[in-house]
Amino acid sequence: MTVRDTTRSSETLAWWKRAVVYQVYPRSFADSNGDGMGDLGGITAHLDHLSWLGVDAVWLSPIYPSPAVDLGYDITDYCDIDPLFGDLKSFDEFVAEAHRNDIRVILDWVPNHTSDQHPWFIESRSSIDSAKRDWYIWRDSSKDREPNNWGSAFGGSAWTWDERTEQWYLHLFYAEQPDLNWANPSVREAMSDVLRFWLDRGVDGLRADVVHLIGKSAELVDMPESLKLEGFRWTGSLAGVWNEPAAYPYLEEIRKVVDSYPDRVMVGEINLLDVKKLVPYSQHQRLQMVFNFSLLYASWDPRAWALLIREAEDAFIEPDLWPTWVLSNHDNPRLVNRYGDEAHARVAALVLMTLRGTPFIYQGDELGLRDGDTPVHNADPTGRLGCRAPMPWDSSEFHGWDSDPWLPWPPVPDGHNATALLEDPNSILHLYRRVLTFRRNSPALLGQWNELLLDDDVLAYERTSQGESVVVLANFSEHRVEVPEGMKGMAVLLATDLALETKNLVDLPPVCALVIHRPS
Ligand SMILES: [Ca+2]
Repeated sequence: MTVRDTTRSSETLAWWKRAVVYQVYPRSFADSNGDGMGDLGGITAHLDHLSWLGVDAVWLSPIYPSPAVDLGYDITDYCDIDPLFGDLKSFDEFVAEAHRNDIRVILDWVPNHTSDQHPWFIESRSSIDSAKRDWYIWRDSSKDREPNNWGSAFGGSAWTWDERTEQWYLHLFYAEQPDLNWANPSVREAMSDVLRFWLDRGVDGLRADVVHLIGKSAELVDMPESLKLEGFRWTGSLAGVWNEPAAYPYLEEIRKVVDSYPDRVMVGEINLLDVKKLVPYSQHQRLQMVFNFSLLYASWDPRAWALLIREAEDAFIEPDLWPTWVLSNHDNPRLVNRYGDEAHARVAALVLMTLRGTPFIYQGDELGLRDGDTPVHNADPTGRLGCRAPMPWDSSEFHGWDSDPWLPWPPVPDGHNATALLEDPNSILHLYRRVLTFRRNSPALLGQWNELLLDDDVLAYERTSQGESVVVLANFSEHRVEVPEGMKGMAVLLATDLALETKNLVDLPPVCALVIHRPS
């Protein structure tokens, strides 16, 4: 058996290795000017919620000027703030206030594509001889035949014919989101300048949207049909199955920019479900972290979870690699919807935040929100709006907003809002806070992860560091499970149900998770 030297003291760990990152979807978080749309002032005004909760960093989905064809992931200016959300002054105020609350700030960065209204693309599209023509991916082919068989993540072809210049341009997402040509050094320099602009302004890190897609071979060969059958949600599109080493040298350039500032981080969104394929995007001085989505798409099965966690442990074991864990974000149904009820979501949350690595949580998870019943939206062909339903802050008519927000509320906003849950010590909100507090004070949770085998219905593991051990037991099943004699009577340090805490372990009630102290 290999001894895993993954133990680190908290002093030697970079802040982002100790952090729990909370994703804010700005449109739906909090509104400061009564227009029904969340904004920077709203986030600043609610930093006390995040500070009370105990998160270490916030990641903001895009706040840049955008025609909002893809709700902000289509950018017309990387170095400004959309008036919807405020301006650079309100951004600076937000960063300063977050830092005063010991909360770091991570901004979304969308390197793969711009808006078709970005001045770069307008110039590129203007003429085949434009100085920026090669900033995007233009190809010759006849008008009735796309240059290759690639599909857009949002459906249809990934190519659009430009009548004026009689060439095709590539867009792996909407036609209004043309792909930048990262093979062009001028594009890479311009995007490095964008990073410097925000790093100079004091942001602590960036989250790079679909960053694996920036690597494209010059040949742009057809996709093999077999790849289109992998189990990713965007079946038939490229975004889920791309794996192109052409991205690696670009990532090394990006990392150099980030490393020229002290203590900054870059986390990459890479939609590859095989965790082994994520490794090259992070090793060799590429991105410090990459999202691991494997548990997000896993079924509710403790054996499946154990296997996926073990795979990530094995893949991310080298000292220059660091695991991440994601169960939710702005693109996927809520935990409570996916797993059936809040009890299951509580178990998932406790597991997420007691694994080795950096967990990412999504706004409203701490309220146990369900997806909103949102109308079909032309900016949402893949059904992602439900989880973007606005945050209900209290039980008043508009739940802490000044008027009806841009999307319908999630179900039961009278009960599932921040103020109501604050009053109930056994609420999911208090559970998130307890887990975050426990995590911050537990050296064992910085250490090794070792699977324990107890019962087919239980995900069990030990976390060990500096001679301290805790054991996490998560009963995925609907029935009570016995625990081994040797564990009975051990102190329960943390549990999904407050009634189990500070007692000694007897057995595992249905659908519960708990952490016990293992004496050395
Ligand atoms: Ca607003």
